Amino acid sequence: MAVIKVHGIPLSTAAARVIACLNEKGLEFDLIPVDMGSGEHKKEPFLSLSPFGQVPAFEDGDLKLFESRAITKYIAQEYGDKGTPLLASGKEMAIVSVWMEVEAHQYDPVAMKLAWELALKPHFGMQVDDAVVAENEEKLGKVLDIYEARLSVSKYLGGDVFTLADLHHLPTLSYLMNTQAKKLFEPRPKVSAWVADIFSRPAWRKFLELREQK
Ligand SMILES: N[C@@H](CCC(=O)N[C@@H](CS)C(=O)NCC(=O)O)C(=O)O
Repeated sequence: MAVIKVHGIPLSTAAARVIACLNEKGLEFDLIPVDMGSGEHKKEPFLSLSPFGQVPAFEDGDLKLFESRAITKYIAQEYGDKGTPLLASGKEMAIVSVWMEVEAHQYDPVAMKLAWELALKPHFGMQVDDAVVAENEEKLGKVLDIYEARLSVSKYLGGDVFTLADLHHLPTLSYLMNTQAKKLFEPRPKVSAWVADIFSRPAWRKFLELREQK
């Protein structure tokens, strides 16, 4: 049994973020499924690990965490000497932090609404809300204009190398690129090249294999 435990399901973008990070670090972990269909995440003992009743929850020995981005930061810092660095230092880290905040506060709220409407609702046989799609496609286009400008001067969002600022986008991107929202990425060449680059990372491909098996 591995020391690191991730409680969640690969379908969850937040759990996927943590698993992608563990894969970049080459760390072994146990994925402990949470039966969200029956509401297991809203009951004890899961609530003791994640009090808002959301996946993922994370354990590394006696350390228990929730919030996927806090978990990836912990993994990147604690296992700094393993695998891909994922963080920087000094002023370079300040820039990485800016783009981690951009992902969490500008990109993700819009991308998650679109992923829910266009990928997950159809998966669960639910009716898509076209008004929500239209509103959020417009918003995402504006966010991607800023990304296009950033990626015209920098190979990755945080700088010259792949960091958590890029990694945090992978789960939502992977849903969106299989939907009509792909049309928002295609006319933006720098964004498209960045997406293709980060999708090709072995750690992400390893995660996709896991998601396909489950
Ligand atoms: N900010 C949290 C969000 C976690 C989250 O929204 N998880 C979703 C699955 S991707 C969930 O558990 N949804 C069930 C619910 O909110 O009741 C994180 O990044 O970990």
